[in-house]
Amino acid sequence: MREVKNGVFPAVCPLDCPDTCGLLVHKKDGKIVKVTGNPEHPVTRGAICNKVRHMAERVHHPERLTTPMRRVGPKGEGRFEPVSWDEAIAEIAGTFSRLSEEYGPESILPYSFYGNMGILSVEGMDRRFFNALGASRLEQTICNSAGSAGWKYTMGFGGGTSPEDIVNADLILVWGGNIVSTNMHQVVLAEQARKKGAKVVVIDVHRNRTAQWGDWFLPLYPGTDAALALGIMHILFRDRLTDDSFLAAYTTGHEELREQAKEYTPEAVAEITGIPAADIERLARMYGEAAVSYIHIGNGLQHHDNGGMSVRTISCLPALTGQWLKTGGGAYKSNGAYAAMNARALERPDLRPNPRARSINMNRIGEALEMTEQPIKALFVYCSNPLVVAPDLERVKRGFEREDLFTVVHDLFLTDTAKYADLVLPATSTFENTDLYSSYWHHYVQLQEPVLEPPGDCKSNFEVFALLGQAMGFDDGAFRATEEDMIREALNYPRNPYLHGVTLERLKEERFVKLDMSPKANYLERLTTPSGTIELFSRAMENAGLPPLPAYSPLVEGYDGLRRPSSEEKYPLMFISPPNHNFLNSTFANTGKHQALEKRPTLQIHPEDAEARGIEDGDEVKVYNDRGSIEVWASVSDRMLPGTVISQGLWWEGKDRPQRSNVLTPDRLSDMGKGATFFSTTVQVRPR
Ligand SMILES: Nc1nc2c(c(=O)[nH]1)N[C@H]1C(S)=C(S)[C@@H](COP(=O)(O)OP(=O)(O)OC[C@H]3O[C@@H](n4cnc5c(=O)[nH]c(N)nc54)[C@H](O)[C@@H]3O)O[C@H]1N2
Ligand SMILES: Nc1nc2c(c(=O)[nH]1)N[C@H]1C(S)=C(S)[C@@H](COP(=O)(O)OP(=O)(O)OC[C@H]3O[C@@H](n4cnc5c(=O)[nH]c(N)nc54)[C@H](O)[C@@H]3O)O[C@H]1N2
Ligand code: SF4
Ligand SMILES: [Mo]
Repeated sequence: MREVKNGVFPAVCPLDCPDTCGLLVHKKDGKIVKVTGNPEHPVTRGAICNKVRHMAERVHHPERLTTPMRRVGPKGEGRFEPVSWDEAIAEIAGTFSRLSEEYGPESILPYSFYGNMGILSVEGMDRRFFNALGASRLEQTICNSAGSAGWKYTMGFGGGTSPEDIVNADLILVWGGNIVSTNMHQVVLAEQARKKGAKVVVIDVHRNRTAQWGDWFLPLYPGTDAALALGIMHILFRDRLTDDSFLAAYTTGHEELREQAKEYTPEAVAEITGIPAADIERLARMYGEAAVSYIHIGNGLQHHDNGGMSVRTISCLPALTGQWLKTGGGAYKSNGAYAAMNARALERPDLRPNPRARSINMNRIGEALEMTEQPIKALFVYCSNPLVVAPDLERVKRGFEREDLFTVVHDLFLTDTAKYADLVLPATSTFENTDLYSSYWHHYVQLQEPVLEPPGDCKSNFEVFALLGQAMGFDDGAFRATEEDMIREALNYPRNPYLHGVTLERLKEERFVKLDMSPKANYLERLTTPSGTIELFSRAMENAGLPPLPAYSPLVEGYDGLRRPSSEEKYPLMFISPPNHNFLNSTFANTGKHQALEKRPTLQIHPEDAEARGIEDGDEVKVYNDRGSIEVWASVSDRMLPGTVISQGLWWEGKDRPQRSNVLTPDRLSDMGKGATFFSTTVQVRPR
């Protein structure tokens, strides 16, 4: 890139956020002075969140890594000395070759997630490299895999209602999502619907920012959502509020579901969920009578033992009232599948010498690092910060402490994870790269072209893995492809009709290129279940050993559906640790402005629970269970039902105290999709 020092340049937000905003980067003397929204983006329209408005502080942060470094102190201490890229690449290639020979290439494990959503950064040259190497595969299950599985059993295709259509809705249910913080443009669109009279109902375990904005907040006990959805179905069937011609034409199993729902009387559901029976009646009536109803299914309810079934059950609801025939009606869980790109061309699985290589579930990374047979001997971490975000952190930490484990971390900062690395590599920021971005919510594809010189010796993921491929002697053109070559390959995917007509040329010219929604304009043509219908009864689930009909099952720890939290339990409080407003997962937790906005990590605790423990607002408290403990500040409030405590935000290890929520969370897997169960945790709390 020829450096242009001043001006305003288009960019794309790279963060793991559904909105994928169009940005404008304002530069003066070669530095970013301001990041604003690009008003020309058709959905995000120039509005961006506070997090990214302060992005300049992150990009130009004095602590940004600028050179490769080798560890000199003990793992975790964070002492490093600079080395050159040549040395770093040679050391990685040498170690990987030696380990491959001694233990087999599956002793090497990549660990990555979506710290940067760019397809070239996380599903491109990196995958080519690990495929050619024959490394173990990583099951990327930390975010949405439980709910995606539940949705797919029901609907087949991994896409739902188009966001721009929801302005037509007259009822919007936000179910287990904190969209004011996590999907702000959904709120903007919902506001447009609201101006025309739509009501917004929020179903959550605490009165989050979204509940404060909505019209009606229904607090419930964690992990009881499937029971609530079945209670709504019970009433819809009972009061003939269902669209029977739709059920007959487009679904499988509505008679079985009708029988199943009989059990879930309002009284039984009230007992399970903590929502009064009268409110369940009112909610079901609103849902049954709405002309166009839309459900936003958030991530919160699926981070539970029963998360797959919760999402599966809720995703049956729109079919009961025939919503899929209405513009703006239906539900959204993820719209990622509309923008599916040519993964085979990008990732080149054909380069793999061992097509049957094992897979390691990222939610069980702690356990995986304990294996003594076929041990993992090397980790390459990028675009993720497992020592903050992974469940059961003490166990994960023990794994990362292993002296015989060779760990490489590629990041922009010396994260909690990077401190355990043998080699740390400095990453570029998205504004220094070329990359391709689609959204898992709206339908626009965007191109990022470099608008900034990388500081020091930073390299992109693309460059690092191309260098490593060449250093390993992987003699294939795959490692000499340019970014533009790969973008063309990604977009050349005739099997995805929605991607038709999206080209690099158009992206350069038009910036925001909409997927082609015309071939399957009728949503019901998109269903790809075995029966081609919405499967209220699922044979595939039965074959997988799951209940074929929607059902409520209690969490492993905590509420069993009927047992109320009791002081006799060792760990009587459900501990929920969802994202906060000003960080993006653990990103921004190390920048001053974002920290100042969040002030400090807190524990929201109900006055009854606080009083029983002699805790007052602002007190320092210890939150603990058998896995570990954290120390945070109490915020006494009635935002949730008694028995639930909430600590928002994924903070880094504090200077003076441990405060990382995942010390407390379990590495059990969810009922479907091998997903994480962060929120199915119980704890005890006491004054510090
Ligand atoms: N500001 C900000 N935005 C983000 C992120 C961030 O960290 N910060 N992270 C991004 C990522 S990776 C993701 S996956 C999304 C996640 O964003 P969302 O889809 O909004 O999901 P969460 O914020 O995880 O959880 C949403 C809500 O679910 C609630 N919840 C927990 N358990 C239950 C339950 O059993 N039932 C119900 N009904 N509710 C429950 C939580 O209290 C929380 O208020 O946001 C993305 N956007
Ligand atoms: N308790 C609890 N735990 C959770 C959650 C929760 O709600 N509660 N949420 C879960 C969810 S939904 C998710 S998605 C995960 C998210 O977990 P992660 O994907 O690990 O997300 P981040 O913490 O944002 O870490 C991303 C890292 O990537 C780095 N990065 C950014 N861009 C680049 C790049 O171009 N190259 C390289 N090499 N690095 C880059 C960033 O600096 C950052 O350190 O956390 C999960 N963990
Ligand atoms: S984090 Fe989300 S809302 Fe904020 S700028 Fe990025 S895409 Fe937009
Ligand atoms: Mo996520």
